[in-house]
Amino acid sequence: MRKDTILIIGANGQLGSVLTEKLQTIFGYDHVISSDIRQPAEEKSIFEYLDILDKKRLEAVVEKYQVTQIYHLAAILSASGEKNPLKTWDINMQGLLNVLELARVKKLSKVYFPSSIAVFGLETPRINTPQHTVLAPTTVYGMSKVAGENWCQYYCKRYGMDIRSLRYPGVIGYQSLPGGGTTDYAVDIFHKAILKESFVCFLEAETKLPMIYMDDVIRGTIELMDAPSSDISIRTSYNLSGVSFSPKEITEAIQKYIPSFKTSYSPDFRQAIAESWPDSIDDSQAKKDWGWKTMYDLEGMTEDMLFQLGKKYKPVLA
Ligand code: AKB
Repeated sequence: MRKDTILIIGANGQLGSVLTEKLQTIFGYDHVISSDIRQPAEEKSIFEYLDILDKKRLEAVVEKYQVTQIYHLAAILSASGEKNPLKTWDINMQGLLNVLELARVKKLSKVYFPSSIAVFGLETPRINTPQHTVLAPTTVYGMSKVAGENWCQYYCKRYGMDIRSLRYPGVIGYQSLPGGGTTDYAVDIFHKAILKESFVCFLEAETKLPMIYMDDVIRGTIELMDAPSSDISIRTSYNLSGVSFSPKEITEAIQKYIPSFKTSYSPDFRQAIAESWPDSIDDSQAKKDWGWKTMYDLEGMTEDMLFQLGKKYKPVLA
């Protein structure tokens, strides 16, 4: 077990809950502190209530546990963010600045900040989107991630801090549910399929988006955080690629296992957000710098999702 103590902010979200368990296996139960504004469904880790806008409480939690690293996952995502743009900016930006400032003052050894494919926009090349390209997002969530990436780089350069970041595609996993994102449909569709229900998709059939399986994204995050600092050439945020597909393609992949499964389409405001994002991502810099490699393709991901959700819903389906 390692000596660091980790604080995860936003630990009860889709990624945070899975990352908490993974980090516990690396650092030990007592060295991973989860925090959120929502109480956990089950207490599987040491938990502290923490609103990221409350600087004093953040400092108190860091001091109480002698925290040495922060994973700052709390944010309002793309679709929810459009319903309340100013609140989203406040939470996403001020929250990050509170973390960066405290990390600077307390001389924390590392900070992790997730960025997103939402940093890209309509002027960005859609296919194999390069690492260095136009960042002109259409959503306030995307704007906050672009600004956040630049603040991270600024703190690294100006104060010599070690802050690392990945531009996450839509994350797909059986362990937890996403909330408020444009890519959320790609998790919901599996739950409907396993429950033998049909699915109404809020995106059009052919809208392709970059996605990634939970196992890959957790492994990628840990690998990035473990890499020697000298290998990290990108201090804004690394492009990360998993698997790209459209609602039609994922429906067909599910139908190989559940032939009767059907999707219908009823696009809403999230269609425009999806259309502003790339089809696929070039992550060659992550591969070169710290050896990133995707393991799950559409088929592997679909098989595992259906298998795992089948186990989870067994009592309901029996
Ligand atoms: C969203 O859809 O907003 C997120 C993301 C791609 O960052 N899942």
